[in-house]
Formats: sequence, structure tokens, C-alpha cells
Amino acid sequence: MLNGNLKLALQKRGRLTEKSLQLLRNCGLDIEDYSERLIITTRNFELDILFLRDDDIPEYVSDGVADIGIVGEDVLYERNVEVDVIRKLGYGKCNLSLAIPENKTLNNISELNGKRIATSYPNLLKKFLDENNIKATIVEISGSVEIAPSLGVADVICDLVSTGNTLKLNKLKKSFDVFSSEAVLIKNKFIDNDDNKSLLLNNLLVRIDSALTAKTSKYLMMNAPKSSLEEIEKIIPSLKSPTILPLADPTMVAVHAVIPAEQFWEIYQKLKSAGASGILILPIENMIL
Ligand code: PRT
Ligand code: ZN
Repeated sequence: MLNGNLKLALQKRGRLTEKSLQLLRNCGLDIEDYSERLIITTRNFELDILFLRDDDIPEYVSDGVADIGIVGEDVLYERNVEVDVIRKLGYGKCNLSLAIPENKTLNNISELNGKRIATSYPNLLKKFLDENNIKATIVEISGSVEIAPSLGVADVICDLVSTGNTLKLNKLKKSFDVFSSEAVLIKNKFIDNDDNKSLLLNNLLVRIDSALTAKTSKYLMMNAPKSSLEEIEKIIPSLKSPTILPLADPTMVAVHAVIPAEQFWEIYQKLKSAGASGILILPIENMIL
């Protein structure tokens, strides 16, 4: 498709697919039902989305088949490809961790010396072992790494962990983290020489930044006695100074502010103690700072 559109590589079916599409929709992109299609064009933005296996995304972007892509840092850094990470996207978070059978102990990284470690991430693991001066045998396995110890193939595994349920099910426990990963937006070096695509990318980035900030922010509204305004202003971790509005009762004011979402429950009790009432917290669709 040589139509001049920006080309984005996305995981076809997997853990990053829905969240990536949701992010794009939060950017105002009208994405048709993609179901079994390999490539779709966004209706209201010059963007084509290529659906691929996540393992192929770094190479497709570095080769220029796609201009940009969304992929997990684990998949990206396991490969030695020349691409730039332009945004961390805050989802698909997991750790590449070492795990051992529940009945074994591993108190110090040095105890890995001489052990066999099964993984699908030999390069990330090797880097970790080299950095820590460990001589261990890496047993490369392409899937179901968690069964390696019970098969007697390895003493330790090095695999992605998010909730830890898979480890528990396989009677394993997490020991040391090797690498932390989340979904990232990557671009290739060719795009810098293409004015039209660079412009499209910048436009998309403004929207992505706005959607990411909105996701981590909430709109807080409350009524408060004028007398406690000073105290309330100190409690609110506002992105900008709060908006203060008069109310029919001259002793009261309405206070509005944008706050980091994760801090709401932390400040809620303090606001109540300071006399705030009718506290409302609303989602923000988009926010341009
Ligand atoms: O078909 P394709 O090759 O595209 O997909 P895939 O099966 O290789 O990848 P997929 O969809 O499983 O993962 C895509 C990306 O999601 C990974 O590259 C990570 O960046 C991210 N991610 C986040 C995870 C996990 N969390 C995760 N928990 N990827 C895999 N897992 C697996 C893990 O390998 C283990 O088997 O889930 C299991 C552990 O999960 P918990 O929750 O039981 O700890
Ligand atoms: Zn994969």
C-alpha cells in the first residue's frame, strides 16, 4: 500500500491488541472492525494499521515495512534492531523474572552459577547474567517455559510474570527480576526523511500524549467552606492551580482541579476532614497541556 499513509504495526491477536486499539480510539481515530484483516485504513486519519505477530514487529519497523509500531519492551530488546522508542504507553506491564520450584531456595544471584535456566529470552537473560558475572547454562525454549523444571530440563526458569498465577499453578515461585517491560511506541529512522509522514506522526503523538495524560488524570470537584480553602488547596496535588467558583451560599465555594488519578483515594479523607463535601471525581477524555 504505497498511499503515503503512516503505517503502524500492531499485534494481531494477543495481550497488546485490545489496549493498543483502545488507545488509538481514545486518540479520536475511527477504526473499523479489523477481525481477520491484515491491514486496515483508519477512516479519519492518514494511518494504515498492519496486524502482525508481535515477534515480527521490531524487524518490520526497522526494515521500513511499517513506519511505527507498538510492541512490548521484552520483545524489542530481545532483538537487536535499529529503532527508536518514542513513547512508553503504560500498559502490557510485566517482569521478566527468574523463578524456581517452590521447595527450593535462591537467596543470592551468585547461586545461579552452574545452574540451567530455561527461557524464551536468551539475549536478555545472557545480558543479565553477564552483568552479574554469573556462569550459567541458558536452555532456550520457545513456549511453556514454566514446565521446564518439572521435566528436569532446567533448575530455574526466566519468563514473563504479571499476576504470578502461572508460576503458582506450576508450583514455582518468583525470585529475581531480570527486566521490566511495558508496551512502547517505536519508529524507524527513515521517517525523519519523509516530511509528510513526520507531520502525521507528530500529529498522532499530540493525540497519544493527550490520551495518555487523560488516562492518568481525573477531574475532581467539591464544595468547601471558604474558611478551609487554604487548607484544601494544600491537599490537592493539582496539575495547575484549582478553579474556585462562588456558590449561592456566600460562605461556600466550589473547587475544581485536575489531579493524578492514583492519588485520589490518598487525598479523599484529608479533603473530607478539611470540610469538603459533595466530592465528585470524573474521567477525562482528552487533555492537552
Ligand atoms: O501471537 P503473538 O506472537 O503475537 O503473541 P505472543 O503469544 O507471543 O504474545 P502475548 O500476546 O502473550 O504477549 C504480548 C506482550 O504482552 C508481551 O511481549 C509482553 O510485553 C506483554 N505481557 C504482559 C505479557 C504478559 N503480561 C504475560 N503475563 N506477555 C506474556 N505473559 C505470559 C507469560 O509468558 C506467562 O506465560 O503470561 C504468563 C504469566 O502471566 P501471569 O499473569 O500468570 O503471571
Ligand atoms: Zn509472540
